[in-house]
Parts: sequence; C-alpha cells; structure tokens
Amino acid sequence: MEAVITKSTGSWFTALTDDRQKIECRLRGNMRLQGSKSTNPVAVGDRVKLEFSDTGDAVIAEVLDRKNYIVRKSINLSKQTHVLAANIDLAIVIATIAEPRTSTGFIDRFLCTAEAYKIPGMVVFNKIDMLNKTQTASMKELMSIYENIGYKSLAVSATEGTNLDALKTVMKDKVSLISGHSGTGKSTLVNALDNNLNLRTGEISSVHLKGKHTTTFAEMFELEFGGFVIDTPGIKEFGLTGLEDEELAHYFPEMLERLSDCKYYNCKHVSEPGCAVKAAVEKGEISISRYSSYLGMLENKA
Ligand SMILES: Nc1nc2c(ncn2[C@@H]2O[C@H](COP(=O)(O)OP(=O)(O)OP(=O)(O)O)[C@@H](O)[C@H]2O)c(=O)[nH]1
Ligand SMILES: [Mg+2]
Ligand SMILES: [Zn+2]
Repeated sequence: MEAVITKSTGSWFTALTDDRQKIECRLRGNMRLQGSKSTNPVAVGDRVKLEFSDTGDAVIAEVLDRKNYIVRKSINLSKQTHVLAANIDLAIVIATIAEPRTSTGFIDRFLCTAEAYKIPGMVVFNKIDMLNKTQTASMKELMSIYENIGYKSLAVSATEGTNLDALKTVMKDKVSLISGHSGTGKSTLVNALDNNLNLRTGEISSVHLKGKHTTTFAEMFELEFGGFVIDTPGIKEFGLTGLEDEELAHYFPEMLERLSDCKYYNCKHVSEPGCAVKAAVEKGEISISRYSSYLGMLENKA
C-alpha cells in the first residue's frame, strides 16, 4: 500500500493513504542503515510503500523516488544533513521585520537552498500589523528586491487575516513548505489559512523577542482550499553543504544571468577584473543586500 508521510518524530511516522486513512508506522529495521549523509532516511512528504505484519503493525518497506527535497545542516553532526521535507512544490520562507527580526542573509540562504534543489521559492512577510511606517517602508523595499529577481513575495498578518486570500491562491493545490525562524508565526499562519486546523502556537519571549520553538517536528496538513502545507520547527540558520565556490552564484538568479559576461569562467565575483556581477552591483542592478548575502555564504563555506 502506498502512502505519504505526514509526520516524523525520528522513530515513529504517520502516513496518509490516498483514501485518507492515517496509519502510524515505523521503519523496517534495515532501512536505517542504508548509507546516506542524511540523519533521516524518511522525511515528511516522502511517498512510501507500507507493509503489514501478522499482528497488523505497519512498517515502511520502501521510500519511492523523490521529486526533490530540501535539507538543512544537522544540528549536532556538522557533516550530516537533515532532510526537512520531500516532494515540495513551493518553499515559503516566513520573514518578520521585528519580533523576531529576520535578516536578509537568512532569507537569501533559504532562497539559495531552494534554488539548489530546484524548488520555487517565495518570501512571505508576516506580522505587518506590528509595523510602523519606517518598518513598512523597509519591508516594501525588500519585497521589491525579491519581486525584481522573480521571487513572489507577499505581506500578510496571520492574526488579522490580512492578505491571506492572495497567499491561498498561490498555495492552492500545491505542497507548500513553510520555514523560518522560531516565532515568526508559521503555525499561526497555517491555522489562519484553514480554520479546521489547530496547531500549537507559542509566545514570543519578552526578553529575547524570539520564539521558543513551539513546533518541534515537521508536519504536513491537508488544506480545505486544496493542497497541503508542511509546518516546520523554527530554524536559526540555513546553510548549503557541499557546494563548489564557483557554483554558488548559480543559485542567485540575478547573478546566474550575468555569469557568461564575466571575464573569467571561474570568476567568484569578489575582486576579479572584468566581473559582470560586480559591475551590476555597482550600477545598482543587483542589490547590495543580495550581494552581501552571497559574499557571506562564500566566506562561511570555507
Ligand atoms: N502581531 C502579530 N502576531 C503574530 C502574527 N502571527 C503570529 N503572531 C504571534 O507570534 C507568536 C509566535 O507564533 P507561532 O505561530 O507559534 O510561531 P512559529 O513560527 O510557529 O514558531 P515555532 O513553532 O517556534 O517555530 C504568537 O504569539 C503569535 O500569536 C501576526 O500576524 N501578527
Ligand atoms: Mg510553530
Ligand atoms: Zn564575476
């Protein structure tokens, strides 16, 4: 029997069959050993084959080929990766200008990771009800940067219900991943998108103005208006592993389209002469914040 994984605690999984039965299952013993750099061989969004023992216990016998997947570096084992989710149509980063503040570096790392895994990325600014004029202006400036390079971006308020219809239109009939720092309102937003859902949400710490990691496991939910959404635990940093220096710019669309104009084929766009990327930054065609994120990522990889 085939099913899709909707929740994983690492040792227990919930699978949803095509006729909407929820089945609790475990991994078949030997599957854990299959050599991979990932700490989790089965992730939310994976399509699996289930088998049943004589006692009726369900085991995951096979993971079907993934269309795509998105990873983050594992928290403890630096060389290992953790698959956040698989078979995603849209990767949404929830950003907030304040409480907590999401840096452009974080947004860009997220989008870059999505590019690397060939998943369309999108930026959603939440909590717009909290913003003053200056903050609203800086949010709008960021939105135009992302729109100009082809990323859809939206400004919403999960608690006030602002602009949610526009978001639903984009998410309809897709499997959307929702990621971002703890406390940006991911779970609140999912609840607001579909009134049938009742995910646990948390407070922002009054001292640190950050979230408290209320969501601890990624989980996929079916949406009444069509499609699925994957809510994930807040993450501090997104990072790509195993990229070559020269490869990084391929995952910044506004750099990718200029690479063939650089004088050197292996240009890293830092201080090389005849660099088309640097020229575009100087002319204001590539935003300084995006270019800074690029340099930050290039440096961190070393
Ligand atoms: N003012 C305002 N507060 C919001 C909005 N969305 C969420 N919040 C608040 O932000 C806090 C954190 O919301 P959560 O939904 O738990 O955040 P999360 O991103 O799921 O956090 P983790 O599960 O820890 O990753 C809660 O107190 C929410 O009420 C919004 O649009 N406006
Ligand atoms: Mg949450
Ligand atoms: Zn260059």
